[in-house]
Amino acid sequence: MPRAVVGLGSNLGNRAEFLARAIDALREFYPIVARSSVYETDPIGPDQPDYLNCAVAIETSDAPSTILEHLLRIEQDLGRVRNERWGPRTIDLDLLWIDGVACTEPHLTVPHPHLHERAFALVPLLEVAPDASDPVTRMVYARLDLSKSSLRKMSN
Ligand code: A4P
Ligand code: MG
Repeated sequence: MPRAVVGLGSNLGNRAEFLARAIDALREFYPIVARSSVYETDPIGPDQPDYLNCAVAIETSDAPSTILEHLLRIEQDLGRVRNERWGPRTIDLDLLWIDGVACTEPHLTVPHPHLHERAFALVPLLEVAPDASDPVTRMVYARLDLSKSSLRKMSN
């Protein structure tokens, strides 16, 4: 069964609880085969509170757009309100990567367009999918050497 990795982020309210509730909700749709550590991370974007970030690997042969629909639904159910781009949020679910799949649709780009430049996404991804590579270039993400100074490990 193909593997996919979902990145989770929260920087409002009880952040750890939002991550836990989102993972529980995701489990209703897909088997979760690996779960990363939780990291506290410096915010990228406008001035806002620090994030908690983590990632989970799921197994699915669903179309990327179907996976995204489930993620958006879970965000809604957890009460996310969208306002400014890159602004603070109770829960953000990003479809970071799907094994062997490249997707550029108007509302969905996989791998996530910022994956290779964001330690808060890449470090958790590599914990749950150490051999992950770019579907087009086959470049192994573990070779990217991003600074991890903006990440503080909170729990395993
Ligand atoms: N979309 C396209 N591709 C994807 C994908 N691979 N996964 C579309 C998920 N969504 C994807 O997202 C807007 C739309 O992006 C979705 O409806 C979907 O159709 P959004 O979550 O409403 O908007 P956003 O998150 O504000 O914008 P964007 O550009 O997606 O931001 P990111 O990349 O999600 O970044 N700093 C730290 N430390 N940790 C964080 O987690 N997150 C963000 C948001 C900013 N700074 C952060 C963090
Ligand atoms: Mg997002």
